[in-house]
Amino acid sequence: MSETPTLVTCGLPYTNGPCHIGHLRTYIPADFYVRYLRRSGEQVVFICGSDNHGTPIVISAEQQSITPREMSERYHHHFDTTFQRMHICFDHFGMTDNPTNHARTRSIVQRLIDNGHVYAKTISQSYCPQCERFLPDRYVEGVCPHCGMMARGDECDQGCGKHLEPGELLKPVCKICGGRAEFRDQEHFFFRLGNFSPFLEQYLPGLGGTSNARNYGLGWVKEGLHDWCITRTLDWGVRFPGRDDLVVYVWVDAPIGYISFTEEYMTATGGDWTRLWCGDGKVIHFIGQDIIYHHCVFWPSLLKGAGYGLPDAVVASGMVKIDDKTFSKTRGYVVWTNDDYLDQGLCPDYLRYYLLSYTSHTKELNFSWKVFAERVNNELVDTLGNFIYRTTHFAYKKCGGIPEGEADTAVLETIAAAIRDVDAAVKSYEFKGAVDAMMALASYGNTYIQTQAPWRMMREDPAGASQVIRNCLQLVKALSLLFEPVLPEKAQKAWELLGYTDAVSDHVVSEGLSGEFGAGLPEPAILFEKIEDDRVAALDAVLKKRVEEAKMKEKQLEIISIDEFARLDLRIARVLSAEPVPGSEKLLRLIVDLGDEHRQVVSGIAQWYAPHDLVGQDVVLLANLKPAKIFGVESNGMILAAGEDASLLVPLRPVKPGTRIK
Ligand code: B3M
Ligand code: ZN
Repeated sequence: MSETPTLVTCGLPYTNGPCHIGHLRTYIPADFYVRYLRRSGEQVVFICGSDNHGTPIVISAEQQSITPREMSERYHHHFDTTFQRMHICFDHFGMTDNPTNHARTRSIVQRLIDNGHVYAKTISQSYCPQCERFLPDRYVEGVCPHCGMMARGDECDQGCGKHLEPGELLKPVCKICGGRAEFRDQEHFFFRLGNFSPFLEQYLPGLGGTSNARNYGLGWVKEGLHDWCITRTLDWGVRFPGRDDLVVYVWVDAPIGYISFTEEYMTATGGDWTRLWCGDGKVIHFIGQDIIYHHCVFWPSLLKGAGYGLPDAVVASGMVKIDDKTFSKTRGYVVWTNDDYLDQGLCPDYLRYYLLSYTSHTKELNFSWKVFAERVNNELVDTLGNFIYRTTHFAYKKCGGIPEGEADTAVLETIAAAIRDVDAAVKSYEFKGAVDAMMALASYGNTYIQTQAPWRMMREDPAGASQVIRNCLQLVKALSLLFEPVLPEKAQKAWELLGYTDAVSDHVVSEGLSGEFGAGLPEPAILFEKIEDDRVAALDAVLKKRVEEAKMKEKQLEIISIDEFARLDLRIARVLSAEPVPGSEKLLRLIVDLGDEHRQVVSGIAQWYAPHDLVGQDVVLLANLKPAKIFGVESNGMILAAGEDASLLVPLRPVKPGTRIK
């Protein structure tokens, strides 16, 4: 490579769960963009990799009794193959836990220290006395100090979305044991992000990419920046230089992965990575809108502080909704790339088309199977597919191949205009606009062949009919080249229908104007297949079922009305007698006083209470529970207790037995 290539990167997926449609919303447009630049003759390096560090991965690995490394390798492989199946083709897909990234991260952090951008500070941090460990990031949950919503250690994920520094969370609770956490002092290291405000104010207005990235970035700088704690008390991660008990925060070594992966790729292919990161290279990051802060505030400051080059553009995609509901794995509003799509035999190009053309890149995308099918059927099948089929079929059957001569000027001008429209749209990151301009050209072709009706001209004006088909074949050629970034698989097939035997991706879009064709036409074939209604219903049913199952799981947490609560007859009951149930180690038979009646109740508390300790004790009884026989003994109610060791609920001040609880 002689000229310095453009570097395009994609946000790195965490290796703790499978690929879903939310991921694709960023990766497909990035892949489209890269393919488009290549179809325009530009040199591009396309880099991504998996993000292996951070607490979510450690927690998931612990839950599955595997090491974080094993967990990472598993999902790394998963993402790598899933992306390939979706025709998202990175030049290199690295891992942040690999040695190159450890080394690059330590070197960059050391430079930050040397350049005076890092300082040590003792902070009070969440600590779980039961588990005897500090609780970084997602190991702890509590109340957001800014908005009062439930939040996790590093981010208010359900409320205001703010980044939280260690120790900021209120009422912390340990995620591992559920116990109340406390605060303990510990020395940590901070990056002087606050000092970078003047730099960011000058850098961000000139940052390329989408305006949401630029504007959010600037907004945060105006609000005032806090220094960032860049160390964590964890075993898993990149060791902080000089401190074996600390690793760097995952958001330090994750973006540095962009550099390390470039380094790995360029070194392997005999290139020079420093031209991209420390020279005249152009770097473009594709990310989801939720990580703009990290890419437009933190990352450029880190690069600046360590003396590296700065990104030229940040392209941030809007979020995905499913059936008009906020995307949520726990609530079942998710579409899994493999299980729900590829493994159902659906064509990757269809989803690529839908995600790219549904809405503007920065807007929210509301996924629905119904609309997906409509777009595929009306646009890919009825417009593009129909035009290609009619053209190639007619040429093959009636013209015996590609008619001699050149396409008409008017047709060539229409193609040239479409190429310009597409180019302008892509350059301003309006991918929907670009795909719409391509489809408009297909539509033009369809109308053209329909109104010219070469099948009618054939008898009286065979030369005229041939010219119409020649024009249509030119359009098909241009469409194959233009659509390649959207539909790599189908565009290749269309290309082959024109008699070419090489890869369409070896050509540039401007060849859509040239009159050269392949040797002869092969037998025509149908490129796109309709998605039938029963198919849509089946796909929808999977989603509905998942949402229902998630609801069932959450059922006990559902909000209830005061009337529903009033259906529980809860009363204070005084224990009159207690004795073991013969044959059971866990059960006690209690007789309790309810004021105007005595009741027999069987309770599973024998492990924690001796019968004589209970006599005379006031407890809480659910009095209108359906009677049941337990170990052959009738039980008329249930004594309430809390927690693993069945701590009995008791009234704080004396009340008469039988008193209703409300
Ligand atoms: N691993 C995933 C996310 O927060 C995170 C991206 C890292 S990009 C350097 O979307
Ligand atoms: Zn704990």
